[in-house]
Amino acid sequence: MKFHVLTLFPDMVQNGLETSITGRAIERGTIGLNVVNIRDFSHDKHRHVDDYPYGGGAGMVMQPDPIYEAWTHVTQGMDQKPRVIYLTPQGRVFRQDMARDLAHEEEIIFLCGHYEGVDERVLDEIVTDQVSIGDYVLTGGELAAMVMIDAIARMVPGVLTNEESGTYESFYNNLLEYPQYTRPPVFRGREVPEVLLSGHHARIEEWRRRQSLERTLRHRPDLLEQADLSREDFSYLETLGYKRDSWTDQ
Ligand code: 6GU
Repeated sequence: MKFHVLTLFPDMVQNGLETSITGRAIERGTIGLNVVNIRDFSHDKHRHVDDYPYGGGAGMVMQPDPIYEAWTHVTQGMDQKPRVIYLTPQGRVFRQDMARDLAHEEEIIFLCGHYEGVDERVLDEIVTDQVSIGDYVLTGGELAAMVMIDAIARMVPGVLTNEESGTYESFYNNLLEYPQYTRPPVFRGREVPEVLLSGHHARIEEWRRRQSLERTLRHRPDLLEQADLSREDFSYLETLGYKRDSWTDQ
């Protein structure tokens, strides 16, 4: 999987993604990262890439030509044009299932906007997907692109080790993760739940499942609608006051 990022802040993206697990994957060549500075494609002697908005109003707008040329630089010679994801609060909200799907692409181009926005014509010309990472406003698309790349990269085979592998974790099957503990057995008077020290594997699994169900019910009840739940799961949730919908009746 190769990620291309078109941005005015290449160091931010490069430094962020070269850290930790994504950094290790880049080093090993499991994923590729190509960060392109849109400013390198300015025609202006002062390297400007933005101008005042037609029709007036506050702020500046990124001009179409430098972005188009940065995109051309990345895609020339490719026989299949990759998807181009524009990061914007107006896009479709990013979720785990999107990360899973995007991990199958061979290459993806991310376009990070800044200032008050990007000239609509270059978006119409090159962008295939508009994505938001949540209902809040960022100063630019860089952090959003980094969030997406991190979430996508960890779904690419070989990026996580077996130990790190994400089979049992939040959103696998739409349940939140159960709590984890390590040494010491007592921290500031708080003991590790006794069942985890018991060595009784089946009881531990049951305790963890119940913790996941309880957390999901308390913090993200919306996720339970999509979760794959057994008869035992429903029975336990009912003891916590959960009422299943009639269509999930089995
Ligand atoms: Cl994708 N971009 C920006 N600029 N702000 C955001 C966002 C994206 N998602 C949430 N807020």
